[in-house]
Amino acid sequence: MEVDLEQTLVLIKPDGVQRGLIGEVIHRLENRGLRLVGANFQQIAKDFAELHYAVHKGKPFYDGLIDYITSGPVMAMVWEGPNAILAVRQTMGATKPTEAAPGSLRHDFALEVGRNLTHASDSSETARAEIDLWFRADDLVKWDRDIDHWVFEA
Ligand code: D4T
Repeated sequence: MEVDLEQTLVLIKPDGVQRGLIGEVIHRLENRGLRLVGANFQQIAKDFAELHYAVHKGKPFYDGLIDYITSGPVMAMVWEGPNAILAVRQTMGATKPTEAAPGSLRHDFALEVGRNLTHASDSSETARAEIDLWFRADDLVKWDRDIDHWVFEA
């Protein structure tokens, strides 16, 4: 039977890359049962960052946010699974690390909102738009994982 799967964009931001946390983030998402379908390691230019963060333009933290996301390489990924958007945001924890649930990545590894390690899409509309911004459709891999029926119910 076809399972209704969501896709979501995950970024490991420059602090996560510099601190050697790429493996930790991927490990947590794999442990959760999510399936990786795309990955791209790159350092983005300012104009691309402005497209990604267009919704925050004009906010007091906007300039710092653009400097931060362009300050070093980022690991961009697409993860897939039932309720993937919510599941990934739970695994990351609240945007402000001091409000993140114990056990979440931001709780366990971060202190400040301006160094909160990761980005994850927050709705199906933004997930679609963000995946389309960061990836070409044919860079996403459609595959069946052998353990899928032990993780996905239907
Ligand atoms: P990202 O986009 O990084 O996953 O964060 P969230 O989706 O969890 O949160 P957001 O869109 O509200 O914020 C985007 C980005 O801006 C930074 N930020 C946010 C900041 O530096 N100061 C702030 O006061 C806020 C609200 C952190 C994440």
